[in-house]
Amino acid sequence: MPDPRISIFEGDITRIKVDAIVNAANSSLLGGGGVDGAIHRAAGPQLLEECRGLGGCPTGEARITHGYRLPAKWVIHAVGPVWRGGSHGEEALLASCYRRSLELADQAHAQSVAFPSISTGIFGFPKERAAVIALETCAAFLANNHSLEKVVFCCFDPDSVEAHRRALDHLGNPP
Ligand code: AR6
Repeated sequence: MPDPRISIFEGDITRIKVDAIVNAANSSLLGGGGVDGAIHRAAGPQLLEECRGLGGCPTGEARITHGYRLPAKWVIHAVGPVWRGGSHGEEALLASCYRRSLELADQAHAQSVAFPSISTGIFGFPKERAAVIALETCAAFLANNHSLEKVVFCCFDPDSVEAHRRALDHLGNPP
């Protein structure tokens, strides 16, 4: 039985009313394209100002800021790995992004969190594999956490929705 706190949503993460949204950032934390660009546009210039003060973030790690004009109170900026064929620790780094983001959300007393599909756009991580890592890492975290009430996987395209649905259905079962 999948954790009932986990759900999948298709749409724009900047519109979701949760306590914290996760950004798929790069290590400069100074904005970019994809979901990062959309989040900065929706949050307004104060977000970039706060990010400038953070001094960047290593791959596999995350940093938290305010959400400014977003419906979300917090933005958690996670730096996913660039896909380089899979033998450069990409899977462990992606899992670490999800785990660190959830830890920061929990420390901020956020009760609801939404994730985009980190690294699967410009950074080129294969969508199916990324969805399995995302779901497994979050389910393992939630098994030991009773403060977070809701984790939403916000998918931007139908392929991503399907990949997350399959991964959710297979949680805990070998392929
Ligand atoms: N809401 C939800 N998901 C979205 C949205 C949105 N508004 N827009 C795009 N996605 P990407 P990455 C999906 O490329 O691969 C930036 O330049 C998108 O379809 O945003 O981690 C950063 O600054 C894909 O499934 O992030 C970094 O330099 C997923 O979000 C670099 O891109 C992630 O795609 C990070 O690359």
